[in-house]
Amino acid sequence: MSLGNQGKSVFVLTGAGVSTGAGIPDFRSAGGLYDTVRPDLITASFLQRQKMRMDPTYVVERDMFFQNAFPYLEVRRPFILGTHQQQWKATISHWFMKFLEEEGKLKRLFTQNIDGLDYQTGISPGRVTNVHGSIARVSCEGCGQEMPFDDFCTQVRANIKDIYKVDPEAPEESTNIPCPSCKRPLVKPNTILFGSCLPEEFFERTPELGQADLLLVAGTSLVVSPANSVVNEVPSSCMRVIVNREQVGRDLGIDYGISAARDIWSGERTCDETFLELIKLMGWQDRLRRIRHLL
Ligand code: CNA
Ligand code: ZN
Repeated sequence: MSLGNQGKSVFVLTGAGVSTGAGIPDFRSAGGLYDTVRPDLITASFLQRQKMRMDPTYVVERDMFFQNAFPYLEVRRPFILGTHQQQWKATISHWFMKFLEEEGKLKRLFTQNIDGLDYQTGISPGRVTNVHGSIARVSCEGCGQEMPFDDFCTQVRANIKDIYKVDPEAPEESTNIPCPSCKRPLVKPNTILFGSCLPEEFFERTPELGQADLLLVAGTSLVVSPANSVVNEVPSSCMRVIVNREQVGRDLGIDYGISAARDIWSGERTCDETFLELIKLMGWQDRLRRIRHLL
């Protein structure tokens, strides 16, 4: 696989699979949210526990959050505090995007991730669209009042026995953080809840996809809409390279057939393995040597 002549105008859509190599679980793989969420340990109401059993993503639903912020904050706590402690480091996949930018090829990175690892590489923030928001910025879901991430994390840590474990004895209101402005317990990281609108920027930026000659789709199951619509916003002449250990997006028209003209799949490899190979093919190995934690 080489970027060849195509790749003068590269757009990228990433998902949780580019960060699993850094140690952050995705949603749908083994060990991810679907596997690990324990409704019985989250002391929310009976009805909420039942709904979460049927669909673990209920913890990141807007309706649930407005009824009771506890399950969201309880499940998200390790992610919030891990981000605060900069526990995770950008992977080869994140660095590949930075190298593309250095080459003047990257037009835009749409990331569904909320972990902020993209920015650790020094990529220009203006090239990145955070489709689902960011965990490191905090505001009130009700009135929009912002709160510094440091202050928020101090409160998230308070009154918690073990910050990395769900406490079955914890009273439901124990993690609630009241808004300094409207006083409602709706303060949370600026991540987009299921049922909420995406940031305006996503809709403002999608028309740019009309200039794409190459779309890299990496580490996403392509099941969350409208983020997944990116694959159909590019021109029909645009190559689409799916870097994922499983074949995704068939229902969106990604073609994995032998005669596929514009779609290429990386095969059952990790994102980092594929991007390392691409780095070698592009002759960019020297750039990796400056990144200490990857050596
Ligand atoms: P997902 O639905 O969990 O899909 C991840 C995809 O990546 C799956 O197809 C996996 O097979 C694949 N995958 C996982 N690890 C690797 C790997 N190392 N190499 C190759 N493929 C791999 O996640 P999506 O991003 O598609 O779903 C969108 C949600 C998940 C967004 O709203 C995110 O905010 C949310 N999320 C984000 C993070 C994060 O920011 N790191 C973590 C967990 C969930
Ligand atoms: Zn408020």
